[in-house]
Amino acid sequence: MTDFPSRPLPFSELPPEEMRARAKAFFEAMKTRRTVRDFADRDVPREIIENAIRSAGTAPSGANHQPWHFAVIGKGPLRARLRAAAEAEERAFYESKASAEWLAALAPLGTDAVKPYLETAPWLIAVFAQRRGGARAGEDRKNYYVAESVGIACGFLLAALHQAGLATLTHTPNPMGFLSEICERPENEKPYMLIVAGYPAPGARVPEHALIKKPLQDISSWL
Ligand code: IYR
Repeated sequence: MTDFPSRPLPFSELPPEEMRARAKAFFEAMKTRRTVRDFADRDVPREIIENAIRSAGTAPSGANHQPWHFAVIGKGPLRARLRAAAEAEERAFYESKASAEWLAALAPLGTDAVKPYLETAPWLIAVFAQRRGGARAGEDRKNYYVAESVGIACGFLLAALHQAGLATLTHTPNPMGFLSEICERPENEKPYMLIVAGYPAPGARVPEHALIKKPLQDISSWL
């Protein structure tokens, strides 16, 4: 290895029983996460979102360049514009762009082009992937494994929001160019995903289809 600055890893080993308990407890917590499409018009303190984004920012990334930007859109005048733009893309999707096969796959979720939560939910987080950047703000180097890095960060973000007691939704209208415009993000950044966070509306329901989770034996092989 070439010479590079390093320091001892802070690591406190847990007793095996505690490891087992924590792994189980995390699974028990995560399996209660549901994608929600019906949000209450209730405030959520900004600090909760800030800390969830801090958690997302700890994700591993190519060359530790952290190629992500989280544009947080609270309640305000941008919402009506954003909803109108997203619904226009969704109408094009549902009315003509989507194949019959795709629409059939979506049918058990009951989704359509109408997205009221884009106005009612207290927080929208538009996630952008940066083609160039660096480990420190202001750097302009090539980024690596951008989609993988941003995907992991979104996973951390969803887990953190769930852990904080919030309902979430991943929304990916296609194309998402309107997000760059509305959030005034530079050319270098590609809109990646819109994450909706808040309380579920009273009486919110989830599709039975979403409750199907493949068991361990169907998602793993042990060699
Ligand atoms: N973006 C659309 C369609 C949609 C596509 C998939 I794949 C989903 O898992 C859910 C929705 C929408 O948000 O309605």
